[in-house]
Amino acid sequence: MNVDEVASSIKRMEIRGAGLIARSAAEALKHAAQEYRGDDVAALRQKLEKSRRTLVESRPTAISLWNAVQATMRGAQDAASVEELRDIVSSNADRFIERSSRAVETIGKFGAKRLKDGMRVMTHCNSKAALSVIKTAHANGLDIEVYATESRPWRQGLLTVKDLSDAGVPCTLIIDSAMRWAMKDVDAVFVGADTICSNGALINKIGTSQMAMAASDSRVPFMVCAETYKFSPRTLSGEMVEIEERDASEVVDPNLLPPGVRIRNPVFDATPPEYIDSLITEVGVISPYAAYEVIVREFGQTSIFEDMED
Ligand code: RUB
Repeated sequence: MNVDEVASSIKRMEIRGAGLIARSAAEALKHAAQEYRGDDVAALRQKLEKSRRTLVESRPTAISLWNAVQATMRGAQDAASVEELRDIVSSNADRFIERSSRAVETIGKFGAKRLKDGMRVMTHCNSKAALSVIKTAHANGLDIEVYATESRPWRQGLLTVKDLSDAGVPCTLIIDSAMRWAMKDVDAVFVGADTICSNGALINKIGTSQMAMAASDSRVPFMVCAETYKFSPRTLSGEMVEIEERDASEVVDPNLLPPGVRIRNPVFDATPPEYIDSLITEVGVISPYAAYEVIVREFGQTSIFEDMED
C-alpha cells in the first residue's frame, strides 16, 4: 500500500491499534522511498517529508505513529544520494518493524509471569500487547479465562474474543458498563497503550480509566502493556496528548435523536499513574513513575527537543 492508502486506512480504522498503526506507517515510508524513480535526492527527501506529515496527521492520539516515522526518517537528512536515502529509510523501517514485533513477544513473556493457574483476567478494547500476555500464559499451560469488554462504539472487543477463542482461551464478552460489576470476579487487568506520558499517565481506549478505577476499588492489579515506542518524548517538552474525537454517527444515527441533541465521541481517555500497578515493557516491568527514565533512555534528551518542530 502507498502512503495515501495507508493514511486513509488508518483514518477509517481498517488499520488500527497503536502498534499496527506504527508498523504500517514505517512500511509506508519505506514503500515511498522505494517507488521513487528519479535521481534527485532533494526531491525524494521532500516527498518523504510530505509522506511523513500525511501519516502523522492520519490519527492524532497514539504517539507510536509519530515515534515510528521519526525512527524511520532518522539520518535521512545526511544522505548524499537517492540510493543512500532509500537504503537509510528502508533499513530504519525494517529495524523498527522487527523491533516492534519482538517487543510484543517479549511483553507477552514478561507479563505471563504475573499470571497464575486459575486466574481470571479482564481486558479492554483490542490490544496486541495485552493479548500477547494472555496468549503466552495460556500457551505456557496456565488455565486462565478472560472477561473482554465490548468497547463501544467500534466494538473492538469482538476482535478480542475472536482472537482469544482462536487461541483456545475461554472468554466472556461483557458490555462496557458491566466492567465494575464483573471486577469482583477478576484477579488482574491487562490493557494496552496508545501513549505513555512523561508523568506515567496512560492514554488508551475510552473507558480504560473507568476500568482502572474499578480495579483499584476492588484491589485488582491493573497492568499496562506498552512497548517503549508508546512512550511520548513530546509530553516531556510539555505537550498535552490530543484526545481524538470521531464522528457522531459512530455512536448512533443522529437522525434517531430529537433535534438539537448533540453527540460526543471521544475515543481515548487518560488514566493517572496512581491507578497503574505496573507498565510491562520489552525493557522490563516497571513503575509508571519510571516513564521519564524510559523516555530519556530510548529517545535521548537532545533528540527529544530537536525533533519538536512539528
Ligand atoms: C486501540 C487501543 C489499544 C491500543 C494498544 O484503539 O486503544 O488498546 O492501541 O493496542 P483503536 P496494541 O481501536 O481506536 O485504534 O497493543 O495493539 O498496540
